[in-house]
Amino acid sequence: MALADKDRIFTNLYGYQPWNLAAAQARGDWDNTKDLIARGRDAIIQEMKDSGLRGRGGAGFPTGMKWSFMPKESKDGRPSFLVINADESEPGSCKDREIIRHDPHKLIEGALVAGFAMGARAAYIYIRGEYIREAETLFAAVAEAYDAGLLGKNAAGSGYDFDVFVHRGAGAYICGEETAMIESLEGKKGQPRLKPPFPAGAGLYGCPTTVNNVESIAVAPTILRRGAGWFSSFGRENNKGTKLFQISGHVDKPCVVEEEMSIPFRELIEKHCGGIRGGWDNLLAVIPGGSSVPLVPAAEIMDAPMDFDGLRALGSGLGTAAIIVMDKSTDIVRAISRLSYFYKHESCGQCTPCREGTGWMWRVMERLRTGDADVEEIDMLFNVTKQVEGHTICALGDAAAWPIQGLIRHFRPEIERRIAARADVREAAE
Ligand code: L3W
Ligand code: SF4
Repeated sequence: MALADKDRIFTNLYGYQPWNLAAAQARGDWDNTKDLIARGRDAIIQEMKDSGLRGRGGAGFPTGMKWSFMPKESKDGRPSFLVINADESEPGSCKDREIIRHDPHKLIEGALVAGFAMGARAAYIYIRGEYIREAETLFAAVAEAYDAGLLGKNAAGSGYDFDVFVHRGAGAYICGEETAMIESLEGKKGQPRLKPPFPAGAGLYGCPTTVNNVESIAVAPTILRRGAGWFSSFGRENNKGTKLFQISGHVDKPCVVEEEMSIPFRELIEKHCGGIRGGWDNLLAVIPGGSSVPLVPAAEIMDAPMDFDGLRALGSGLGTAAIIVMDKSTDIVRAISRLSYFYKHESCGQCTPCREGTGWMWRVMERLRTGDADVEEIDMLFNVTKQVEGHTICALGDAAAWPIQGLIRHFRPEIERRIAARADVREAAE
């Protein structure tokens, strides 16, 4: 089940070798890229569809299908664009950072190949503002690619003209939402747009645009070189390929690692993280997909396949595969309350259920944390999360609601215990 070294896409994930162009080429990047492009747009998109790759930014939308939404011909002379989402801000998520630090040429070559396949004139890589060193690496790697004739006019000798621009964000989580990112690139306040229209119809500057995550783009050249059959031989139906997992929290060795999709949770942790701190009996719960998905209690996650369907069956999700492990020393109510504060802080304020609801939910969460609440408020809070979920312009409202729902679903007795304990203290004081 476990992935062999020969099947890893990110062979320099830990930076044991330099990131620069010469070293990247020695690892196989930029190897006859023009031959990949010579296959033609339809053939590239078909190969990506056949590979089963699903978007690695959280939503898991099929990548080849997304590329196929782009127009075949330019309409009204409008260019098309590729936007690469490197605004990695989801708490727990730190994989795109490793790609950019140590393997930036995989991303840049992927941008050219993907951009060609969707008929894009240029790619904009929108990188999180806090990633200062990573942005420096990316700027330098793009400059190297231009100097070597791999970007710009007749990119990589393919006959295709293609530019790559790197744009730094300014510290707003919401700019990771694709339409907020497009607004931000246009120089406006980063606030999500209503969808539809989807970016493929009207995106950057009103032009057809595809927004893809860094990992989705960086794996594309390897998939094309090694073939859809190779990539889809990993994982299981509907959940194919290799995947970067990011494991943080109470494991012996937190890490980012490329593994086979669908690897069982216990195997992933044993093999790469040295187990749970204090042993498996000490595991309390796991947030398996970045802070936006509901937590899963220890007993349910142990043998779960780490993929889109396996985690959805547990009422959670794979998200970006940012796995936050919490042992029994965790104050679970406080942990979720802290996440509620994060979403309140990051709400763009554009729609009422999110702007008001996130603050409201956080305040109630704080009272549940201290026990200064009535038991009835647990159900009331759950009902409020249901009013926010699905009633907002973008997914941030859902992301604020789901962790609280997971907490109440799985840890109601702990919340009730706090309320009862606080009531006892109050009674004794009277
Ligand atoms: C054309 C259609 N395009 C869908 C496209 C759409 C988008 C993609 C997925 O949220 C999730 C969110 C976070 N015609 C289309 C179409 N598309 N139907 O497909 O769309 P969608 O709406 O399902 O998702 P989204 O709005 O992109 C992303 C979750 O990811 N997340 C974490 C995100 C954090 C990071 C990070 O830090 N790097 O990415 C964790 O769970 O909650 O649910 O491109 O345009 N008919
Ligand atoms: Fe802004 Fe929240 Fe509405 Fe998203 S859900 S558009 S973050 S107010």
